[in-house]
Amino acid sequence: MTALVIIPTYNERDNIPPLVEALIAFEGVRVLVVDDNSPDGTGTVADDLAGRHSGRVNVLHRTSDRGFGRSYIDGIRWGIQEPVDVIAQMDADFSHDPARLPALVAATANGDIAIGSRYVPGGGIRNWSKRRRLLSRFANVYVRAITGLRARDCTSGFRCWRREAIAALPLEQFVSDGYSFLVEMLFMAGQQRRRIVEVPITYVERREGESKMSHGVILESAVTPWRLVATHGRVR
Ligand SMILES: Nc1nc2c(ncn2[C@@H]2O[C@H](COP(=O)(O)OP(=O)(O)OP(=O)(O)O)[C@@H](O)[C@H]2O)c(=O)[nH]1
Ligand SMILES: [Mg+2]
Repeated sequence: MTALVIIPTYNERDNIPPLVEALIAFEGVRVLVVDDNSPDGTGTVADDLAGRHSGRVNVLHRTSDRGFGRSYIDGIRWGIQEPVDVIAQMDADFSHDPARLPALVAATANGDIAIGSRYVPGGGIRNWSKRRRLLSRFANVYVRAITGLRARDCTSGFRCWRREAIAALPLEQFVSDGYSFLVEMLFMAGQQRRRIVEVPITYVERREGESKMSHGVILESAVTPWRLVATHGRVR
């Protein structure tokens, strides 16, 4: 099996070298860093990794319209041109343990999408505040109730897709850009009747750098499920 891991970055210069090294230590794993012209120089750090690990590490440098979802769209368009079996997505900040990647890749034998899930037996969250835990729990109940999606962790950003499943997403129709981009991806896959499986992960609060959670992001997350259902109907 060959896998491409897409990692969007914004100010992750201290995280990206150890993360990329941990990922490419697995056979058949390649990495695409999608950097949004990070002021801290993450792009240059990533270029250096790409130079040292030619063929295993690539970098996309974005210069306009910074955004999490936009970065994934560019990364996915790049990735589906590559000869890999599966495409994974994860955060750069070690909240997603690279050691769980093989389990996610392996789980695509049983589904089109494997979600690294905090809310299945064996999964969990380490060192999050009570408030943040409640927000995440509520977000999942909310998304499931409105959209009809059945996955326990619809907002997880650690996932692995069979290439044909991610390639079939209508990315040109996507609207959201914050974390609800992740919900939009899963929702469209659900509409396309993709099989979704979940693999337990322990989510860990970021090691280095700063959070980018904002009120705008939370508002978008509240509106997105309603917008998706109004446009496409519930997932059945
Ligand atoms: N390319 C790109 N990457 C982004 C952008 N915003 C966030 N990211 C990356 O997306 C991933 C998730 O973002 P985080 O800031 O960790 O979001 P979070 O986990 O909800 O918040 P934290 O509490 O800070 O960890 C990380 O790898 C970020 O570097 C952006 O505008 N562009
Ligand atoms: Mg994070």
